[in-house]
Amino acid sequence: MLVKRKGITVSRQIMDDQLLHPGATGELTGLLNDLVVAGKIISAEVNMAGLADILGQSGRTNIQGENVQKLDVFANQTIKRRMEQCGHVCVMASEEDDDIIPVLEGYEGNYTIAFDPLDGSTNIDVNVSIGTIFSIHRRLSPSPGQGNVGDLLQKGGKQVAAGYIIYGSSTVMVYTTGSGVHGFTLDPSVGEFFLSHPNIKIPDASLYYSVNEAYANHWFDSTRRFIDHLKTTDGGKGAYSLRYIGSLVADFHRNLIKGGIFLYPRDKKSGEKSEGKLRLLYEAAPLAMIAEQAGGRAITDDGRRILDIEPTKLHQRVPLIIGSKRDVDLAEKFLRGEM
Ligand code: AFP
Repeated sequence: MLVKRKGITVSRQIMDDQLLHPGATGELTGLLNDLVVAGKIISAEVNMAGLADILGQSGRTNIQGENVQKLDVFANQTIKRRMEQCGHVCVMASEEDDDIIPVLEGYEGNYTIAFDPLDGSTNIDVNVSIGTIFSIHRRLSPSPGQGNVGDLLQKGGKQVAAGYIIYGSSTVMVYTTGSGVHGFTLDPSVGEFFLSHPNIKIPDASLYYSVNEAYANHWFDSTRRFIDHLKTTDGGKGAYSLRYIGSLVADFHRNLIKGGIFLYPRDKKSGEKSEGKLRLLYEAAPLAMIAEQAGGRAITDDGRRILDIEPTKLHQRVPLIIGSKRDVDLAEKFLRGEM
């Protein structure tokens, strides 16, 4: 295992990951490098977001020579354009599109990508962190040629890579190819991501919980008792604090670095038979792979491991409990009625 030094570039790290797999063809490396480019383009646009109204639609064109458009639409198009002609993807799915997205003819590769182009989009106008989440699988259908929906409907445990790019006080890319989790910070002055968080391990337990407490009246009893417990641990002295941003990627990133637990459970309003709000393919599965690679856990509110769930449709939702291992273990006990 190579010793990781802060400051190496993300491209170098991606190459090092490839070296861990002697039979690798370089396709995944090429795909990830193109994703990095998409992240840089979106990051530049996010940084200009506040100026769009000042400069006006006609005052500014983007890198593709088009007028400024809504950021989530821009992010979606940017990723699709990079991926459809990178030569390593056979089919895509985006949280923003109803159906599968084909790649350009002649450019079909051996991987699939599912992505949420701009998670937390309701936070765009108020300078709160937002992010791109991605999930990559190896195709199942025979190569060459276009992939199909079956290539995308694979469980999270089969992901070959997953990650996110968070556009916050700085732009940070966090990803895993199954050999640990690394974080890279974009230096905008040179346009390069440098290793800033080598081999991330999520603290085992924490003092933070993240849940939309406005839904407390609708929570099932088990959720309410768990959150009450966190608030009163040690008679209130060691009690947890609430941190909820409303961008999953930002809440997850904070918990990954500082420790914490994030919950988006089913509730009485959505119903026991519902599946919560968050999407399995674009949000829960990729973040679950990162959480587990960093030593954490990700389960549903009835104790199923997120990475074991076989998707049946592209936009499938799933209740999500994710974060520090001891916190998720504890939540599981409450949800199973053992506490
Ligand atoms: P948007 O992309 O529509 O802002 O949704 C973001 C999100 O899917 C996820 O990032 C948040 O954790 C979650 O929704 C917040 O949902 P609530 O507003 O119901 O708490």
